[in-house]
Amino acid sequence: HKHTGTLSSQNPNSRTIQILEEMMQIYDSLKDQWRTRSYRIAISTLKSSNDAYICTYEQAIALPGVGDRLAKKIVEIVSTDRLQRLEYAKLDPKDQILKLFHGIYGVGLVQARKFVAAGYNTLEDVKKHATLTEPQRIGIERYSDFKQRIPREEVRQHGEIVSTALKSIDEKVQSHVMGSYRRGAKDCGDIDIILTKEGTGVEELHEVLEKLVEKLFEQKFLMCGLAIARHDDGTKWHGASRLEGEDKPWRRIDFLVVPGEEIGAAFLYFTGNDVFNRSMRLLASKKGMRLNQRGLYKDVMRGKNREKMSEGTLLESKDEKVSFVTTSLEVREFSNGCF
Ligand code: DCP
Ligand code: MG
Ligand code: MN
Repeated sequence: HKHTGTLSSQNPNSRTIQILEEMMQIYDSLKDQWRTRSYRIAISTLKSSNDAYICTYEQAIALPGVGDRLAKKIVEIVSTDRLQRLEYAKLDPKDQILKLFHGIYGVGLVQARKFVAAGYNTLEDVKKHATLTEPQRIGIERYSDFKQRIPREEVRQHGEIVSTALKSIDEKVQSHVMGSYRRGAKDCGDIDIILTKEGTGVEELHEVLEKLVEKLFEQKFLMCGLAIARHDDGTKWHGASRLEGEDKPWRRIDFLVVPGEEIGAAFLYFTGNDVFNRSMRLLASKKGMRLNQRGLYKDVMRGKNREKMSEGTLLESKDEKVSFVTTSLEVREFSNGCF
């Protein structure tokens, strides 16, 4: 194989440039002149910085013509090898209505595209004409409630109500508020709560969850259930909760039941965010390891496209910090705000 040595293959930022160029073409086709221009400037800056591999936020923001949003996108590309926004845009360039429909609880991208293709323009259209599941119907009914950000203090209050109810069921079961709340956000999209108990498996905890949900419905704190999924690594429950008062908005609340042995890996996963999790998983795979919701595994064999060929042996699942540090040993710029 002859090495052609083109400029782009020598530039350490060629992958970043390639993805940004695709994104720019989409903005250009949307006649978004302002974004097209700022992408063009950033790309040419990257093309001329031949010897510096730009991989941190600080390096990116220091480049002429690169602002906060673009710097974050560059870090996302470098750490996850993809750009979420681009993948979204590729599905449908005219994505305003698509976004609206994808924002309905329980509606995925495939179904949202079907609604667009059917000619629906508003939530009313979908409600009237589409065949919906019960959770999706609630998702439309409560669309604006669920879209509102939840102030941090209110998330804390929901967490308190859950924790108090839990104590009356089993003193030893613990609840922790996770997701954006644990990352310190001043407002959150939903309320994420882990339920766990030292030395206890999923079966027993599943019963606790059932009792908890029943009790919280009786208290008129839970307003509806939306989904439940049982796995051997834990059970997920989705629903909505509301503080006392008719006029209070419904909030999306997620419970994740986790066996005591896997609490560390579950904490890492449920703290997120999702982009951070993908970065950590990719990094683990590059080190011959594997990271998921249940643990960190070593000696994982992979094929040439990183597909997994053996499960590997469990390295850590109980201690969050150990999982984190082992994975990111050499990559100190990764931080989810907890370490
Ligand atoms: N998560 C993930 N991948 C997904 C969805 C979730 O890794 N596709 C993990 C990381 C998230 C956590 O679960 O941080 C909670 O998911 P949420 O969707 O509730 O996201 P956040 O709590 O991070 O943000 P928001 O404030 O929007 O709820
Ligand atoms: Mg959340
Ligand atoms: Mn959630």
